[in-house]
Amino acid sequence: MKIIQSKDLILILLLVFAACSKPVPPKPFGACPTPQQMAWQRMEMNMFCHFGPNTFSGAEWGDGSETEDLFNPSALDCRQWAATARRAGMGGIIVTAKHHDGFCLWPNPQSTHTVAQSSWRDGKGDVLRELSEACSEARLAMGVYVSPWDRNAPTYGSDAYNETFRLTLESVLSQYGSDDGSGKRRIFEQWFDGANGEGPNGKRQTYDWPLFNATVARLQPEALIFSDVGPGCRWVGNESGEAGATCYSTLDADGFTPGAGAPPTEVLNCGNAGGKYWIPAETDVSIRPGWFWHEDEEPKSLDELLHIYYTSVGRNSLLLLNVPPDRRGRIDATDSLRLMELRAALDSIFATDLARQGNVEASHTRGGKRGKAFVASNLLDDDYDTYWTTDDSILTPVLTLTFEQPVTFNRILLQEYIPLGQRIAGFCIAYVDADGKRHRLADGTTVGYKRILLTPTVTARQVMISIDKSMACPVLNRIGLFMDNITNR
Ligand code: FUL
Repeated sequence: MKIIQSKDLILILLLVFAACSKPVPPKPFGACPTPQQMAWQRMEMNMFCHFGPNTFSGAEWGDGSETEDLFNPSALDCRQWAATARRAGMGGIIVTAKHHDGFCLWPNPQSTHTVAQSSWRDGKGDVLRELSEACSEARLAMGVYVSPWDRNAPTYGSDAYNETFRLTLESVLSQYGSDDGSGKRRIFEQWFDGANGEGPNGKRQTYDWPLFNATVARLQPEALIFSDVGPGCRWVGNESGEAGATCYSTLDADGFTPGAGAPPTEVLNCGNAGGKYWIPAETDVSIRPGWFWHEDEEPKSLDELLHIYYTSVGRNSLLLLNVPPDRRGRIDATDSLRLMELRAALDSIFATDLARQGNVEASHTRGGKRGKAFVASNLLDDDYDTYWTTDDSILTPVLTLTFEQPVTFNRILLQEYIPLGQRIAGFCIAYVDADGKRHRLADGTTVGYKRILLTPTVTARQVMISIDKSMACPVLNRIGLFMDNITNR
């Protein structure tokens, strides 16, 4: 009998070891979210509050010359804003601490155009203080919009303004925010508007973005910075509530700045496939025609809001829905009722995941039979951190849902496990009807954190999801099927 040489023995042992060892998770692909970006994305919907002199003047862009006394809410109630946001299922509130008119909702030592100069509460009022308390009590995150464009600041248009703006940021970021009980006031998002309506003969300001961003990072290291180009999250490129049907959370932001130096709006809308930085899209849109509350205006219909939900949250972006407080300093009853209708509609549409009435099988599973951690049934559980994936070389697998009793649906939900990056770039969906006939149902490009596809209402005994294009092995953590009887499309 031939004696096994030690060389062979090592090889055999290695093979045995490889056969018994567990397959490892895929390596992250490309740019990936930070834990803060992950937590932000999972908030899904936040509330924007435009509030200031415009609320009283009827303007959308004040010119900075308005008298401070104009700002005079008769019954400010930030707890009511917070309660409304909470009941609507929002995770946080972002308030216009300073809009383009330069008026500050807090006593800003850098400005003479603030609540302190107004006769509202004898100059002792502070909206940011009240909102900080209200958000802390309601366990909501708090964010601030501080407009770089300032039509009141005397230094605007000179280098000195950058320093004024830095100190203004310091004033906000060192005093306000939501306290989760730790004793620290946290701002979860710093909103930098890129707008500037000065026109060709207006004042020109070269913003010191590195200084502004460093100031936020120093005082609120966990805050995401929103601007046209992030770095925390990006503008979606329009104010109508529509993220791109193709929407990557990655963006090639090098060489661009917020405002006039931003990438084309189509790029902001869709992102860049395999882009260098993780800068997910935020869809900001108002429940009303304007950003500020105006008399005799109505909120959007429930149907419009549901549509916006589908084209924002359902297209891999976060929805920042503006619900402007009125002249009392309260959310208008018509708007809060509409929000409650939206919440109730979403709760009812997504209450029953029909996919869970079936079985799911995958053409490929990472590690084959040994890949227990990556099985397709992970797609049907509630655990965000369990997912299905394939071996690194498998880029076009197929998932099949099979039902004993056919199911009727018109919404398909897909979720990529984005802590490992955004990978999928093309997919198509078909179904087999109750008579056994196969039909094509939908196709798409990106999935990302959450993708909801609107389809005609169909009854299926099988649903097949084919990944056609993926930049690395696909990693999905959820498939859902739902029936929406409410939306009119
Ligand atoms: C824009 C501003 O000009 C609008 O007034 C509003 O604040 C909106 C959210 O951003 O750029």
